[in-house]
Amino acid sequence: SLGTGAGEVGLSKEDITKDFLHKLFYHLGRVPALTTSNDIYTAMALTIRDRALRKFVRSIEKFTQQDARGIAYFSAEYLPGPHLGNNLLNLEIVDETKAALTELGLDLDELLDEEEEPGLGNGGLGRLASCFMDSLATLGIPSIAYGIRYEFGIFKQEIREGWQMETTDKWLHNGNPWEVMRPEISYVVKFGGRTEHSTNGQNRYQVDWLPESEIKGTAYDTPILGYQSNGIIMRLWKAEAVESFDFSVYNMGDYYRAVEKKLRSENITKVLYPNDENLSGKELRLKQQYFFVSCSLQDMINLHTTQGRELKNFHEKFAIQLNDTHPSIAVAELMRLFVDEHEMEWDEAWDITRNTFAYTNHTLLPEALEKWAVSLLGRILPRHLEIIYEINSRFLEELRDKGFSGDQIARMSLIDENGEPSVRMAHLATVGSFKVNGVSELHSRLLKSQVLNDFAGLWPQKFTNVTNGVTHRRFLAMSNPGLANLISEKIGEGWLTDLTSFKELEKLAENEDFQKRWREVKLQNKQALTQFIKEQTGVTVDPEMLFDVQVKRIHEYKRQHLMVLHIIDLYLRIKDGKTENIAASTFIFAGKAAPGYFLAKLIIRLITAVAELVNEDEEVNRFIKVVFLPNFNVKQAQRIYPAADLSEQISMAGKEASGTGNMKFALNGALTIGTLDGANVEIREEVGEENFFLFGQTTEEIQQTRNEGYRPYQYYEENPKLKKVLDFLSSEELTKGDTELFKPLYHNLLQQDPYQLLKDFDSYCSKKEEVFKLWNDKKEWTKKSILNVARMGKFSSDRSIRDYCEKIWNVKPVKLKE
Ligand code: 26Y
Repeated sequence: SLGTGAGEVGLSKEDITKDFLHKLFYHLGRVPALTTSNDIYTAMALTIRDRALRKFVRSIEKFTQQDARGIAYFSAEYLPGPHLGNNLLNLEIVDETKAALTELGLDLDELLDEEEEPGLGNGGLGRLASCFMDSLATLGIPSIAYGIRYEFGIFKQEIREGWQMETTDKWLHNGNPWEVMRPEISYVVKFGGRTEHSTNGQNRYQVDWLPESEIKGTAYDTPILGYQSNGIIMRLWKAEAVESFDFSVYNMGDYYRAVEKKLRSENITKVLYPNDENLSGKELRLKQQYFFVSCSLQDMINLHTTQGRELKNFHEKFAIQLNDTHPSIAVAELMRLFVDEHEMEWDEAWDITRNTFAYTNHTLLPEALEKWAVSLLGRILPRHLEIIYEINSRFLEELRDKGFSGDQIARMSLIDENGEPSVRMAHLATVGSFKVNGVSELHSRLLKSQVLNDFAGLWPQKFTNVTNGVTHRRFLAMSNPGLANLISEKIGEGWLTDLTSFKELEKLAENEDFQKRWREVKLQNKQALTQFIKEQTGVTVDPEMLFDVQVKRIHEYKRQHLMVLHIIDLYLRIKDGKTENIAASTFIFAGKAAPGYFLAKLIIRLITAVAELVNEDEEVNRFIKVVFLPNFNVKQAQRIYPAADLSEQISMAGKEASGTGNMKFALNGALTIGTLDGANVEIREEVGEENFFLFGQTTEEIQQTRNEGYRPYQYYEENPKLKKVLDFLSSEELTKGDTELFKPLYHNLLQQDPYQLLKDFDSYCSKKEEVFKLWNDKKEWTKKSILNVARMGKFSSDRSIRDYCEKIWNVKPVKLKE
């Protein structure tokens, strides 16, 4: 049991039962006979949170007291997923908790179902941050995850008449048992106003920022446990009004104005922007970014100096990892804190700053590269604009000294002078960091040859790669217990902390008994998903069919519509009676579209239209079914990956920086059909090309096609099958008479086809034929499935974090056991 000095929080079944009843009665004021399912969930969550707190309560102290460098992860997004199940796994008390509940006549699975997850992110980038927290905690690396406590997370998606509808995500409506509010940990953040330059008494050049408004940020801490290890803290900031004179008794007459001001302040952390890969340049978003970055840096300086340390050692005690450019205003803010507030000389401050930050790039898409209009930035953060100009003028001077051309200098400048002048945040992050990394081998290579090409020439040593990974504890051990147990039975449990030990499964790949049990587990998982699909959509599917799945944000570059074109082709073939080479398949889609992204929403509408047509046609639905599962999130993802046979990773080569769903599917035994994009390349390398369905052009071929003057219309004209499929988009049959419905997609594909679907269509379809053929050979399929899992060792986020430690942070993982 874990002694606390404040009473015991034991891990036995009896301890859990006792505490659970205690929470129910004293915390919630309920007796067991009169409870809602949410009461029961909350009481258990509080019981487990106490045990989690026990593990992490000293980690902040340890963080600052230890001599090694600590890591601060700065991310505007996190997607932790449900906490309860994961914490039970990490505390190794799943069985005890289940038994405690059973004795009380309660069911653990029902409780797990009750939890509403914090949707504090859009997709891959936010989920990656949370996988990294899991691995940092498990590896025992002193670290803090800083971010924003959005009151409303990513919207909830409903499907009405086939269209996506968004509703607000009130994830806090039942309270949040996992967090601890820290009213004593709060900082003031300034906005707007002007600066005043002067020379002070000691003849020091001094800049004062006279803001227009001030807002207070308060810390909310959530323990993130590691497996068999202590935890780390996710510290999220909530915005509140400062207790200024507005609220004093002297100003009673203006009470309403003061309250209004308070409400306006709290706006800053109200809602997550639901756009990914497409910036909107919204003022509030800039405020969010600056707000959380300023609170976090002030907190770190406070932690550092209250330990009696000097700021000149800041970079030795901390590395800050910037999760994309969203927190990159931190470079200017740390300079401001050092120079203006702590009276450090510019050169020294710059030296420390550049040795503190490291920057991870997650995208090459031009529309996702953050830029802030100089006019906006100067209005909200006048001092930061001055600092950015100063950094830039020194940087450009350096380039001139080194003989860079005028063109190059204009390209590299932190300020983009084409059109409305704006600050290029990727350049600020690159100049202000000691390392810059991409998220897969291919992406890191393209980063150096495209977006940051000039910088890679200037500082080759600064650039590196860390291929993404996923936590196999959440995405296999927790969400696929059937497969996890089968594997543990054969190779023991060492894999929980060392995924490379899966290699030992290779020798079982052709073992018929093992194969049989492997298939049984998959079938059970598919049965569970079948039931979920029925509940969520009303559609009945057959778990014996091939489950062919694409789940991720809806984007043209990810090419969900390429999969749809193939489904339409199958439909037309079946209607033609040509069913011989088709393996009975259920096509499953899920994912959210940004609310303002018209074509993405139309792709969803297309999927639901095809689903309706196919599922209701008796002639067709014996061969294929189509499902769109609404409201994809971490919790739903955990049900889907274990049940997938085929994983669709079909983005246009060069566009998907890494992908992480690709890893989660393969880890759960799905085979992949995919392009040579992102981490697919490395997955294929690891699992073996014979165990991966590759199709489509390479990045270089895509480039070449474009250079040669790609004319999608030509493919339409020359390929009768493709023509039939595309024309079907405006058929009465599909559109129920509204033949204009999909015209925007149709025209987009025929006129521009920016992601070259038509060019890759044939290659994709013929690969599908191979998939169908292999599906009929159960043994071969199962063998490949086992080999995929056996060779996933590289894609644990534990490996990613070890890479960050070695290649970037220069720290050694040391697991501190209690
Ligand atoms: C600027 C703003 C609109 C914005 C907000 C969110 C831009 C981008 C994003 C999110 C990007 C994202 O999720 N990127 C994904 O990161 C994953 C983790 O590295 C990659 O696996 C994936 O390929 C990439 O699309």
